Amino acid sequence: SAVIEEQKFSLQEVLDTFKLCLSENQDVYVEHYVAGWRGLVKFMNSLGNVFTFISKDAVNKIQILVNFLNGENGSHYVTIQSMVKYELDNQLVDLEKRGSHPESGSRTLLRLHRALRWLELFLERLRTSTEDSKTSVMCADAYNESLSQHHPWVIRKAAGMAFYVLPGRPTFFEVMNVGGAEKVVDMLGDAIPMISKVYQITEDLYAQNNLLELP
Ligand code: 1Q0
Repeated sequence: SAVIEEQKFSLQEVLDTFKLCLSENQDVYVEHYVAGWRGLVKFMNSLGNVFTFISKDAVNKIQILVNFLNGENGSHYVTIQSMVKYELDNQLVDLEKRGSHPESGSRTLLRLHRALRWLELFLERLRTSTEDSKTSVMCADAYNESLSQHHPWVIRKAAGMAFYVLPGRPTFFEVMNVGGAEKVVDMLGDAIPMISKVYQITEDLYAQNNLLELP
């Protein structure tokens, strides 16, 4: 029925959201960026309760950005480019240490941006994996190569425990709801370059403005 159809979740749809992120002149729309993350969180929560501790922080950050987007200065938050410019021009970013703007859009998005790199690396491993590959290992390798460098010991430990209870590759593919393994590989081959592009554009923007280490 239609109701069951609606509840069905497909990772394809989520990853497609990232395609909508790029404007004609390569600006990144915050609305779609945030929507992409919402979908990922939903996917993650469907893997089990253990993962809600991880997604909680993402949910928090998504909400901060949505509040800016819906706030009175929302027109400045349409793209990541305009957000960064607006916040820098108006001294709305804590640049050296946390102070009067601990939850700026720029520092909040940077956290999701770093996590997007993990996702990119993880999905690429998943795409090239074989039947006996372990999701926990792929996930941990991707994490150690990226996001972990920004996390203190206690978070790294907790993340490690979450990876340990990650479902296996077959369950993963099933929850993704894309079809057989071949379809998953095709879908990922399609989606990963889009995610990489969004990542790279954001990375360049932050690097140019010296914002990669925002507290
Ligand atoms: C599926 C398994 C997911 C494993 C996710 C790896 C990330 C683990 C680490 C997460 C720890 C989060 C706890 C809080 C961290 C914050 O301290 C940190 C910094 O923020 P702040 O304000 O203290 O400076 N926050 C972050 O680094 C943001 C991290 C957000 C992580 C969100 C991960 C959610 C990802 C979901 C995607 C799941 C999609 C799975 C796979 C799809 C493909 C099949």
